[in-house]
Amino acid sequence: MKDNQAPQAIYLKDYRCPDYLIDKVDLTFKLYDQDTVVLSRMEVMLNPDSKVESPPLELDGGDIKLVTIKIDGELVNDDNYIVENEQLVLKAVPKSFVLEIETIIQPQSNTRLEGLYVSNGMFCTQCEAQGFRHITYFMDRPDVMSRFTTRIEADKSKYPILLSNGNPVGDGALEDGRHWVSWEDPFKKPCYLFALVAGDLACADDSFTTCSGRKVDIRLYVEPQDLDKCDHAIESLKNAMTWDEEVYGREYDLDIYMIVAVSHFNMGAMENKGLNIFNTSCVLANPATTTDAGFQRVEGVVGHEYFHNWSGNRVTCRDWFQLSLKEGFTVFRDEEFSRDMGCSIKRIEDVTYLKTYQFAEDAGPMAHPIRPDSYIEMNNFYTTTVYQKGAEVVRMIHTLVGEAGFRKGCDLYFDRHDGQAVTCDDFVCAIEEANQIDLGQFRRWYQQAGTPELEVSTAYDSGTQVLTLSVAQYCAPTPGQDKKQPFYIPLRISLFDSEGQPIVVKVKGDRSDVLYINEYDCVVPVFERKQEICFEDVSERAIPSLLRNFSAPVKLNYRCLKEDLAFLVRHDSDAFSRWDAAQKLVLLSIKEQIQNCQEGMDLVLDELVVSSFEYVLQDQSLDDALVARILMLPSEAYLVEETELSDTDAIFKVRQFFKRSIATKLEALLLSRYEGNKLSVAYEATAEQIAVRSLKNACLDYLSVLGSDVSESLCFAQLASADNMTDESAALRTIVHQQLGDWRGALDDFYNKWQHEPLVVDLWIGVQASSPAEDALAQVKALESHKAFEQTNPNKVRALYGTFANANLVNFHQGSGAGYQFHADCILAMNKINPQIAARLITPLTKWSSYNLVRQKAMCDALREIIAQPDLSNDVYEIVSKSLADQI
Ligand code: B3K
Ligand code: ZN
Repeated sequence: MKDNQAPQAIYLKDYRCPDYLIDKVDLTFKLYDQDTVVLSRMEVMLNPDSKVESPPLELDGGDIKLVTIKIDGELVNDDNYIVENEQLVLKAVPKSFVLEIETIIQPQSNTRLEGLYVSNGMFCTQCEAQGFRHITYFMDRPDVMSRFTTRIEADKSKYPILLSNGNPVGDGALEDGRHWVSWEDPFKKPCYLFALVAGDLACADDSFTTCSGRKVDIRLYVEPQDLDKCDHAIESLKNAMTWDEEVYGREYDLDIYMIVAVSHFNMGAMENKGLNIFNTSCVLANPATTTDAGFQRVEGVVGHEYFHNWSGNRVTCRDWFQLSLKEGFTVFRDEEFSRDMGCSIKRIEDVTYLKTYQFAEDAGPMAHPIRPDSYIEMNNFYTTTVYQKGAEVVRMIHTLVGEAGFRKGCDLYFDRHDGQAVTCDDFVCAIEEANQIDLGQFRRWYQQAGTPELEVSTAYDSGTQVLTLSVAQYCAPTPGQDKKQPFYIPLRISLFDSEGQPIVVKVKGDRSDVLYINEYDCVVPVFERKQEICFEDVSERAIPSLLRNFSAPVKLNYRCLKEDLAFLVRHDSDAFSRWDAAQKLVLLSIKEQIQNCQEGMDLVLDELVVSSFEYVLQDQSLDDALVARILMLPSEAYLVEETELSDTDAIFKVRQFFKRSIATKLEALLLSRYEGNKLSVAYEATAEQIAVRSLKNACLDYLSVLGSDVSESLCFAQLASADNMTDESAALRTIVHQQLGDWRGALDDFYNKWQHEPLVVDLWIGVQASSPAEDALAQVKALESHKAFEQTNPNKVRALYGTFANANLVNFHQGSGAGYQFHADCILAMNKINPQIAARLITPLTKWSSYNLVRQKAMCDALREIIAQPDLSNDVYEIVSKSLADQI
């Protein structure tokens, strides 16, 4: 917090267009071991749309040393400008002029990893959202779009590779062993898309020929030891380029596409024009060191950043409140891409994530609409709401207008707004216009926070053969929004008869808004607080399958028989719905047992759960990935989300009970599927192989809890013989979490084997940080001083502190409060080093109201301890202060 004043919020309603525009920027960077000199030459002009008479020019800038300012070649003297509140203000400037600013920055000591910084000896940048202001004074807002050129000068032996956006246009030698390279980006862009890299990097290259026949050079720059981990990212990039041409008609627009892998990075990756910068964890992949999930993450993130070239770069955001315009849309695009690349359970994974983390955010103190109304620190709004719920909103639009209508709308959006900085509303307008529809009420999804709940009940009249669904919607208040208007909710429905056959669906009445996907499957919009949906010609008591494919991001409360759920697990024609029914069945049973556990009663395993699992394990025709997913019990985090005043000990105990009892009952079947799913062919990260391994390791996970010699030797045999990281890390995890045999020895051996592979070491840290063993907190503390751990590397911090707080239910929430206390100390340490990462770590504490009263108080105490500290960053202050608004 600056000057002991509470930081101020910025509001969407205060948006004003910029008073000046910067048409062209020429940057020169002189990189040295201590100071970096930045020269910026800008062509500035008054914005014709500005309403202000002779406005001052206000440039953003922080942590930079100003050397000189010139206007049209003349030095500006000290009386004609002021620097205050992280802004450089020039009082009187011409209507159009050349502004030259020289500044000095110190990338080597930048541990916030925002702006220009150094990672493993390599210079790199991260400018989104507001990092460019730490490089030079500029109008650091996305609606100021400029053409950039960049000249980089550096020592040639230390930094042979010098990169920036666009195309290389010149290079040469300088004195003292230095050299220079110049880059020119022909596309106008906001400064958040600026990038620079300088280092001693190896390069994997390839090329792609676009649909119009242009050849694009692909270059992936990595540290030399990682050259063997580049193939998958390059393959994924080429697939993404083809997919965007085929599905959206979008072609790549520069002659070169570069990706650089960086070890120190605050998030996954960044879509800088022509020069993506990636966290190593989202781009490097090799069977020996990367799990199947890692391969899939690389494919998804490479696709995501590539798709931003159109949804984000060519058409960008007017202001940061519109972030979901590019992020929600691009997440939707990458989800569809991954599914099309063969991931059959992609929708299941995405919905699981949404329900676990986004629903929790929507129910907590940080709840905000996908287009927020205000923020203190923009970096705090790169949230699962803006990203994943934003993608769900785009998906609903896709559902409402259909594949072809959506493409028409997107074509109009891209054509109309190419080269512009626009709003979420511009996107919705383009879809409306292209499809001649009115999305007026639908827009509430952009304005209202919170997860709507749908209360559904059914009544069947055998005389009239009408099945009536009574639907009521409700959305709980969220901070700043006490009352909600009804949402427009597409509810997708099928009906099944007692034989498991689908029934033809016919919605009664004159409803032109009902969409029939086929004769058995329809989408009925729900838009009132209470509404009835009547199906005609239903010849028997049908079993409804509701919210198919998760057609809207809502909570569905439909009290049905467990037998009906078990029926749908067997008969629903859709894989997603089968999984959904299985999850609901298990969830109902687990919740009953949590109550039993709290009342001190014996725990019992529901026979319907066992028979459903037995059924899917026996049906060899089912997709292995789906079976593995059905077997996966709801996570501890999701059980917290699903229970009130959550009792973490009971959740853990009941979940373990389910696992052990299911394993005991189905041991033979699990063992045979385990054996049957051992692959004898060489590892490939194909969807087919990934599915086979996922079922094998799901079976192993069950078998490992049996504590028998057989199950123990299975785990150790797999650890010893694995030829890929998926199997190796799965075995290590079960061994350590169940504390089988010489589990400490296994951990040591694993570390010794992989200590030179930082991403594998992260897995090793994560396995320990998530262990339910009693001494896990002590182990986490010991790891803090292990040489593999560094607080300045976000991947290490996430692996240790992040995993402990987010994925170690029993130890983080231990009754003594020691887990919270430790975590608060970590957050305070990180606040000084990297505020963005510190703020992210607070998330698990923000959810204090989900837990029982003893824990609520201890969590609030930890938050109070944080807020009492001086020198809190805006990032940390915003989240902690909002979390304590309703403290106990
Ligand atoms: N656009 C970036 C995220 C930047 C986050 C800044 N705190 C990566 C992405 O979503 O593609
Ligand atoms: Zn993105």
